[in-house]
Amino acid sequence: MTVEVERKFVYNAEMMGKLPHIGAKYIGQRQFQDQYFDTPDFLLTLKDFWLRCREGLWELKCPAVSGTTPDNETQALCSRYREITSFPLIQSEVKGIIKEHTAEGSESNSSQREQIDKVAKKEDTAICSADATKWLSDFNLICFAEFKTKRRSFMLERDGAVRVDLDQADFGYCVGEIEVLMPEGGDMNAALQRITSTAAELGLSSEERVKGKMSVYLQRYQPDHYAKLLNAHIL
Ligand code: V4E
Repeated sequence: MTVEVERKFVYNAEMMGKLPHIGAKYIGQRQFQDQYFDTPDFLLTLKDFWLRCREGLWELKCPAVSGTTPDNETQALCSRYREITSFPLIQSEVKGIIKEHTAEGSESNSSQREQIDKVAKKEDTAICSADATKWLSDFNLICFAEFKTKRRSFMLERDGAVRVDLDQADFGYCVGEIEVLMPEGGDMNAALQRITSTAAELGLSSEERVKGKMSVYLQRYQPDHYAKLLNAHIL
């Protein structure tokens, strides 16, 4: 499984001009649509799990557990998530989270548990998009955010690949990301170091944590959900 380590930043024309000078290779531009799903009571996101469908491909970002505790500054600026892209594994993980919650609840949740067990039996069968839609309704998962992003991407070689994405979301928010992908259990400190030194090369001085697209989207369009995530210290 892959762990994504990233630092978000606010980009400007000057910084974009620096990219070729530090050896960043432009790898192209693409546009994609993201849909994010959760239960009506936000069971997944309140546990920092992010279920997404990007142009038909499913992904679940889960909080990464690592033996390394970065210093406070790095921790504040960089986020770390385990990425699951296998649909059966995503179903299994989501089922586990919802089941854990319903098990904590009262007997009145027994019909929900029966429903989850029914869905779980089908887990390892091939998935078509009709099954995906059915699975969402079985688990009571609804789309809470939907937006398009135009992304320009660059790659750097810094003892391994470092990716820089410059995103422009269709609701009028721009954000950059310096990203390193590493295998689960890999050297987290090395990944953080590569991100920190790339940030320095780009002249990023701000010590402030920069909001991602989702934070801004929720703040604008789903303020109740946003407030709950802030209270839970997820965002
Ligand atoms: C993990 C997460 C969310 C899922 C989307 O994550 P993000 O990397 O921001 O989106 P994107 O489009 O760049 O995905 P990619 O193409 O890199 O896979 S939405 C909110 N979170 C949590 C989160 C957080 N707590 N702090 C920061 C700085 N970012 C995200």
